[in-house]
Amino acid sequence: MSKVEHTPRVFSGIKPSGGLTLGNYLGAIKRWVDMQGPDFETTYCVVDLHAITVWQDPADLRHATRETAAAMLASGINPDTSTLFNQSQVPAHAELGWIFNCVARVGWMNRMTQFKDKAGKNAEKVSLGLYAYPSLMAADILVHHATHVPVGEDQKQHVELTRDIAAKFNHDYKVDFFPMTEPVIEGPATRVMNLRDGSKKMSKSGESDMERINMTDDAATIAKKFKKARTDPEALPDNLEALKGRVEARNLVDIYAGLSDTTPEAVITEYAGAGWGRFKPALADLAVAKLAPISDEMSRLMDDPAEIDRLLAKGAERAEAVAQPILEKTYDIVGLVRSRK
Ligand code: AQP
Repeated sequence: MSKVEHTPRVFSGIKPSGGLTLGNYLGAIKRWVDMQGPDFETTYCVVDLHAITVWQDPADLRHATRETAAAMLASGINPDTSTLFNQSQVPAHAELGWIFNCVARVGWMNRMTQFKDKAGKNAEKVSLGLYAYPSLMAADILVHHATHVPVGEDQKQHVELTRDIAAKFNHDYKVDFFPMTEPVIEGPATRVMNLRDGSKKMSKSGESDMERINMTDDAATIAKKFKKARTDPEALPDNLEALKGRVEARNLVDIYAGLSDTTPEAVITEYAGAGWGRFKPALADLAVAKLAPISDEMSRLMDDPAEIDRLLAKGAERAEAVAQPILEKTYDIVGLVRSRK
């Protein structure tokens, strides 16, 4: 088997399952913006088919799909140089997803911690789609032959499963066709935690709005949420080691570092000895300075949904031009007769 060289290509996606959070911004979108440039082809997707693995009101889903695209554009995803589209408009994703359902093993799916977290005690009642979600995610990545996937820490296991699926497919069919995708989990804020409970990650669908910063929150709301964020009575120490076990404090330091493009070490040096009465307002001011221009631009874009749809359609055509030939080659490898080719 000869080794195939794959074009360096980044793929990542975000579910339009509600308003985006600071976790989505720092763990994903901000880093997607940074990866644009000469080193990679970049493809970013609003993964609407993943959103419907849990119930979505149709009108809310339409709104969230356009708003998620608007958030990416407003944050600096350039639709001329990056391919930006919504997943359902490129059917090759779902089609390869089915083939991967036949490659992935039930035992692998049973080990997915995100499914266990999301299904909770209700595993019998959740959708089959929620269970199969990682196999569709593998298809999203591999139908573009993506080599690099920038994600937050919570998605690491799913990218590892993508590698397992690619390896099993290549092995079973004796080909070197799908690349071994690398997860790219970098930066100070790869796992932004819930503001009210530092043991849980910040999520769009978390129960209380006070536990997350939404990308569209106004200045007063951001200040209030950070002010009420759970912490401990201690002041900030002068080194990171001393933050061990203080998960809420560490989370706020990491958020500050992520927003200011610096390291947690630099933040702790700057704020050594500071109490929360000083640190929290500084963090709120920083978050407002970074998020307000983005949310202003999002609302400008949302005033013209037809223009967002036009950009998504253009992106879908570009995505299809990459994905369709890869799907067709997969069909040939598997032995599906393409009688209509
Ligand atoms: N708290 C987080 N910290 C860092 N990164 C995060 N991401 C999500 N939450 C955090 C990253 O954002 C990208 C898109 O995630 P997603 O929307 O597709 O799915 P998710 O990880 O399930 O996000 P949510 O916010 O928790 O959504 P819900 O509540 O609807 O399930 C991914 O790269 C993810 O790592």
